[in-house]
Amino acid sequence: MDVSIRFRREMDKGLCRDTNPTAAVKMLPTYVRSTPDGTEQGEFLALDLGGSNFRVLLVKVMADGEQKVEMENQIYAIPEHLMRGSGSELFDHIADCLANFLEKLGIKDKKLPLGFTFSFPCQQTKLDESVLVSWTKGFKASGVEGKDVVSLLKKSIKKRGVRTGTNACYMEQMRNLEVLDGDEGRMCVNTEWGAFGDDGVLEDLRTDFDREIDAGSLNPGKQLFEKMISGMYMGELVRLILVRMTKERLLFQGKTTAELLTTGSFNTSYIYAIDNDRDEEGLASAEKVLRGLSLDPSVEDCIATQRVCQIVSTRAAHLCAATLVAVLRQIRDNKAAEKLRTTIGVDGSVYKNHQEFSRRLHKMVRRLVPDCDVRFLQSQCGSGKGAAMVTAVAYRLAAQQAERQRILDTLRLSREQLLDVKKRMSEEMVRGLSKQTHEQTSVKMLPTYVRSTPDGTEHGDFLALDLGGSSFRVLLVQVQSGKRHKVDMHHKIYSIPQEIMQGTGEELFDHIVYCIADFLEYMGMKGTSLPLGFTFSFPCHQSKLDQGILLRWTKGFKASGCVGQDVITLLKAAVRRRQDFDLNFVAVVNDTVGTMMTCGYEDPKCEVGLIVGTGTNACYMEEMQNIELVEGDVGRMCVNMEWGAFGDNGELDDFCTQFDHIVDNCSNNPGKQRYEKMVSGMYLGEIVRNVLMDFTAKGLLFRGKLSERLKTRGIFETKFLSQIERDRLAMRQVRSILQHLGLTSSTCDDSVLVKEVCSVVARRAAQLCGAGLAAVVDKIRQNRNLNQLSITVGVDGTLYKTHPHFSSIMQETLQDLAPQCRVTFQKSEDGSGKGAALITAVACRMKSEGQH
Ligand code: 0WK
Ligand code: BGC
Repeated sequence: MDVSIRFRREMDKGLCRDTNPTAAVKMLPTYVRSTPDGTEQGEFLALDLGGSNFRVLLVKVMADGEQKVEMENQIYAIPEHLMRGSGSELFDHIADCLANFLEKLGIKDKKLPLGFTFSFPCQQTKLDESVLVSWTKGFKASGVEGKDVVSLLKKSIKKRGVRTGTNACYMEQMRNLEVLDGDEGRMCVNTEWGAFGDDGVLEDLRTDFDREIDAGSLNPGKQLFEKMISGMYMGELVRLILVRMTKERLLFQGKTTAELLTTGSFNTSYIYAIDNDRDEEGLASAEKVLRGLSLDPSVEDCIATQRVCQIVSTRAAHLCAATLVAVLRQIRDNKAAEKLRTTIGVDGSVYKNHQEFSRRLHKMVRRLVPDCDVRFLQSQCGSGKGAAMVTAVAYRLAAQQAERQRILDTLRLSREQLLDVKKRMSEEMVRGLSKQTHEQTSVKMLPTYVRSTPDGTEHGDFLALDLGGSSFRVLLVQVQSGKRHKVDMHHKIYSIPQEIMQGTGEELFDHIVYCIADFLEYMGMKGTSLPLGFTFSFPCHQSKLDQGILLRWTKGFKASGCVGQDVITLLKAAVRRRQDFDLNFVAVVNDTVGTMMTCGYEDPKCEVGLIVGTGTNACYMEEMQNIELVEGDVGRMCVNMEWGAFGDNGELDDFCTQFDHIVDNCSNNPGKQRYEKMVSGMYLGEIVRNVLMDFTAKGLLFRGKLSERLKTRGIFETKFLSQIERDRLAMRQVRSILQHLGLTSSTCDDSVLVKEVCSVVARRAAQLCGAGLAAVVDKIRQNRNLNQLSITVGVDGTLYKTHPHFSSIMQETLQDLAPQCRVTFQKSEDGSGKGAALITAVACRMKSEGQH
């Protein structure tokens, strides 16, 4: 347990950017970001150098769902002189072996992708570039350390025309890999745990025998952990112990032999034979081995030798278990999982040929982490197949990434395209203001009859209704005049059930009046008749402040018998039907106008109102001379743009993607509100869901397995976009959202992709909104013949307020497309109900002053 904890500390040192350079356990990023998902296919060559054999392989991967892999391979020797000769000789030899293999298989002319298993510590900067840090395991070829082994191999292959250590790798969370940029997804980390202890953390456990082995090795002071547990050294450990015991007359009557005194004479494979669960057989092997060393062992000598083998092998297995457990704990903590269920792929001659070693390793791992369900899977085909699979995965990832980016690129807008959106919005604004083209235009530029802003003399109690956003509010707004004019508000939120939104107009307005009655009751104001301001957030044609003819429903509302009607009349009729109280209807305003007024009360420079919520829209103070639908040329009037309908005449068709068309066709107002359907909260989740479905159908996501829940319209709520992009822990957040959507077997890569889709969709929405706003503020600047305009925009809406990046991307786009306008954004904290009450207060003040 203590060794395991020490190793976990070393792992953290290796992962941490500051301590990595001095860490003994290097935790090397491998740029392997994914594991096979069964769709890989193709023929791959593989070289496997660094184990006890050098192998060249041809690996055929079939994507027939059975994950079948066919392999042909050839083992080649790496003579000692090449292991210790010059690097170019070594790589030339590897290239010769490869050529020989291709020759044998008659595939010399085929250009196949190659995966290279190079089992030495390497610093990687990308999947196909790997710089050798230091040789281990008896290799010491010159001119290779510090070089990229792939380039050396390429050079040799161009010119022309693969002993046993220990190590482990695992899939680490990118956010823990401080030496690399990027927080998302996972990457395989090559721990190079052979070097554990090189910084002295195992000194109290190392024995003189370990120190003797190290002193006699090719790389003293290096790979100290490897020298305590791996096959290259276990035999030598046993030999040194036998020599010491012999010299202390504990064995072989104190008589050593030249063979026994020869380094490397006690092969690690002897341990496999001596230390096995059939003691008799083991003792016989011990005798045979000792006689092989010209010793004349007694039975006791054989028993002692067997015991020494058991102890050396047990220590190796247990130390290996300790470090393995540290890795398992790291993975479990990364997953924040109670119980970790995982499989460990194992290879290497010690594990394969020494049953007692693997038995002891499994047993100790299960003792150290009883709460982990660990399966050991022995690799049958060597890591050459693994290298081929890594290559196959890299190819699959590259192909899939290309296809994903091709699709996502349709949702990415260039600066030129955004400038074009701004220009088209400006043209539609002018057409909307013009009597001639108003009827045809998509952006209706509706006069609101709000001409002045509060001057601080307003006072009194006002009732306000706020309908059209994600919630319906009834408010009592108390306005106090004078220097420190202030507004107190009480409000209650009510829901508008779907069946009321899509029922009859009578039901809807009766429900509104029911809520007003409940509010007056709640406020103890039953029977009070207060001036009322009605924020009605839908496109209305107004010819005066207290009249609003509904042009069409938006945002999921579809109550019958309302379109073409004056909503104030409909409300009055409902109040009459209830015969419970009376109201003094003074104003009906759009939520953008209410928001502008609410913010304008604090900041007189606020002359634009913006909503980015369930729907989207903007209003601003336009010059009367430009509003041809209203008499008069003096002063300004607030215009409700109803920009949500921008694009309804095809102005945005060349920016619309297949996903936008699907969302529009499935909406309850196809062909309408096209701009809104690319920008606002009611639709972004649906766009994302359709992209995810398309990716899944193409096998680019969720392994092509679509969940029933993901097929459900509206299931991917827009709030998920904000949550997913919110913070560093997004991956775990994404995971829980995907689980909620029935995608329980989604992978980390799936989470990364879902997050990317969310950010692309949200980014486009914010940019489109910024382009629209750039058209508005630049129009105001041109209206006033200003070179520089400084103005405030009052903004409200759940998407703008809750999405972590929407506002900043929108402001960046606005700044870029309207550089002569310095725009300040003021979030409306009190909603547009306050604004409606203020407009009512102004109207009442003007009426009392006899102004009309
Ligand atoms: C709060 C305003 C309301 C407006 C809403 C829009 O008081 O008038 O309709 O913001 O945001 P949503 O609720 O649609 O996200
Ligand atoms: C409506 C606008 C409203 C906007 C924001 C749009 O769907 O047409 O009137 O201002 O949503 O709520």
